[in-house]
Amino acid sequence: MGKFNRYLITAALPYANGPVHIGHLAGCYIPADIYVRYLRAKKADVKFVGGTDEHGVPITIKAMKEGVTPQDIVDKYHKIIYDSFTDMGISFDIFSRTTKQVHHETSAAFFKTMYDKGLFEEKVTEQYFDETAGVFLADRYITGTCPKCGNPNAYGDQCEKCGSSLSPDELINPRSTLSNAVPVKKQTKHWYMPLQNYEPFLKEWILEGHKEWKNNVYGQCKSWLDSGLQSRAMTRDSNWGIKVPLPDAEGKVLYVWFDAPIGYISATKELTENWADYWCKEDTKLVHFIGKDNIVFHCIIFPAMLKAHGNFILPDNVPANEFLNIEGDKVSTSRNWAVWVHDYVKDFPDQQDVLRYVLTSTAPETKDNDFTWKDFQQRNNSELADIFSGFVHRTMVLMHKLCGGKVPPFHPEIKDEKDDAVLPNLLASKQKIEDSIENFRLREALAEVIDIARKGNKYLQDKEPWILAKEMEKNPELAEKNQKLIDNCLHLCLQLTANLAILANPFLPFTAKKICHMLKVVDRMLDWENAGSLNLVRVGYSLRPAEKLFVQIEDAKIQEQIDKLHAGLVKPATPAETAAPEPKEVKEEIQFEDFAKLDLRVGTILEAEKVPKADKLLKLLVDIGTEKRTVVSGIAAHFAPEEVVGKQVTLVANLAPRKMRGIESQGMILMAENAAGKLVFVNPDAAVDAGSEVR
Ligand code: B3M
Ligand code: ZN
Repeated sequence: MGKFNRYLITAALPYANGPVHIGHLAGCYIPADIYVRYLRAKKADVKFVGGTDEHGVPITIKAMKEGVTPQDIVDKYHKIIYDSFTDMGISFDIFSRTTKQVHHETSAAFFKTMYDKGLFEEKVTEQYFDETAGVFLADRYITGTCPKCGNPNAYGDQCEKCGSSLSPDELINPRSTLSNAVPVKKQTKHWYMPLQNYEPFLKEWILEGHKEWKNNVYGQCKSWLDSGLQSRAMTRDSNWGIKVPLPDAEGKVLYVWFDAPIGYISATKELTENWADYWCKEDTKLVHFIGKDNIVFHCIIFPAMLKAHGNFILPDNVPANEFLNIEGDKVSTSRNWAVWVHDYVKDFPDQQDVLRYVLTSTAPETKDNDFTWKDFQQRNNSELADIFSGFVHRTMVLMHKLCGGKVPPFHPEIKDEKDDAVLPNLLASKQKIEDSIENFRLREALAEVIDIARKGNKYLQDKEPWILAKEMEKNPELAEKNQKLIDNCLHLCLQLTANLAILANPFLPFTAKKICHMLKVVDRMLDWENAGSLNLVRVGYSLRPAEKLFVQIEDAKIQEQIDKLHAGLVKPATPAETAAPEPKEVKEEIQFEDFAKLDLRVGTILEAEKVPKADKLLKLLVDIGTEKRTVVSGIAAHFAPEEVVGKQVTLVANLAPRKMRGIESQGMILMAENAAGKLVFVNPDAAVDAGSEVR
């Protein structure tokens, strides 16, 4: 612990746009909680802060999809997320929200301090604008084809297929996420942070100063720094977020990744009057637990902000985990390929520690890892039920049976080398667990805890107190000696049980409590300093009945979960829906003059409505530059009216007008059809002015 007198531990603020799944837990919340519980047990001065990230595009898009306000969305999911964490024993000292007043004030003041120091560049640039929705399109508001891998659904900030970080300008065939319209370029002013100015500081601080960071974290930082940093906009055009605190900034808010990490500061402020001790004093150890997709923000951008601001300490470590896959496949919230925490808690009541155990022992600490229900079952049944719970249960049962339900005395005069080995083994394990936790190797630490129980079982097996008891029954002369041997064995096993509670407590807090209850000791026994003592339960003390800490999980229960996962899967389009249509024979040859008779124009759909009593028809108003045309189109089975508003289309502009359902249709829109009969618009691959000729 050395040079630090207090700890501030943060766990990433999940977006309040959906519930949390077990990948979230494994990635950062369980590791953070283990670390914090360990520090608390060591009586360190520690604060654990978290909360929900309630600004940014993910929230506004979700709100739009559900037809409610962003506030409705964040209120709903804040509660669901908070309950999931609480149920799983994630012991935040505060779980706040970035929509709170204190956070708005803290973030705005942070921005203002940087602004007053002249640390922003003000730039007017051309950015994509959705004319139908009337908004600028940044980040996830804009999608298109990834220039690196060809994924047609890349976002304006990132391609989720190949992981490249992108800017909207790089997207091929950009589209608005809001209206699917082809966006146009429009001028807008923003405040940029010239990250390149912080490069020397970041290189020195991370590459020289933090070689101890995990390889995956250090490596990502190094590659960002090696490829050179650029100015990055710290503001956005939006009305959901923290208003830019400047006079000429109507409609501008702070970039969500500017305000979100400041959320750690605001939450600490909300938690304690002494917040500045945790944020401004060099003897505080600040540790950010995050998932790997957040590394650049926590290791590069936020530290640069902290440095720029000037009043705050920097993180001492950022132990990011990689991703946890589910049954061999990437977690996908859109496909619903995930194990949701609120579902787990419902389906496995009172078995939080099983999930905590499995997610810790398979944690993606150094590389992506896989969660499978079979592995979950197997680890529970063998490691938790057989080994861990087995040891404690046998100890308690035997103590009731052979020692009258009381802690037996220890008789040093007849101890042997096996008894002697118990303490040094325990002390060595304690040391290993400490080293591992302090270096964020939690899998290793937890394996060592299980190993103590494994050794306990071996010791019991070697001593065979049940055989000693049988012998006494047959031969009363052995009674005194054998009872003493039994006493020694169970005395040590009970002390080991108490030690297991302490050492397992950071990982399996619910179980540690149950052991305390059985042993009739107060929770204070769980203080870390008590581990390594063989005087934790008092001789002669009568204990509660044996209870099973973990039980076998049956195949049927596991199959249910596997079925549920597959049943919930939202299937991607079937091959038939995406396959190319059967090629049709090419029609009879025509001359150029025939073609030249056609007047094809690009138009933009301005309005769309259903034609009453005609299932297939939409009545459209199409802007073709020189005029607006009413067009009746047979696409109602394929598109809702609101979906097509804003779309650019190709119109046959000189087709003789035709009456349909009493409406004169002044042109025809070109469509292509796939094998499944789904229609799509034929339109230019970049925005052009309405009325442009197609030749
Ligand atoms: N909300 C991204 C995420 O949930 C973001 C983290 C903020 S931490 C300050 O992965
Ligand atoms: Zn890509």
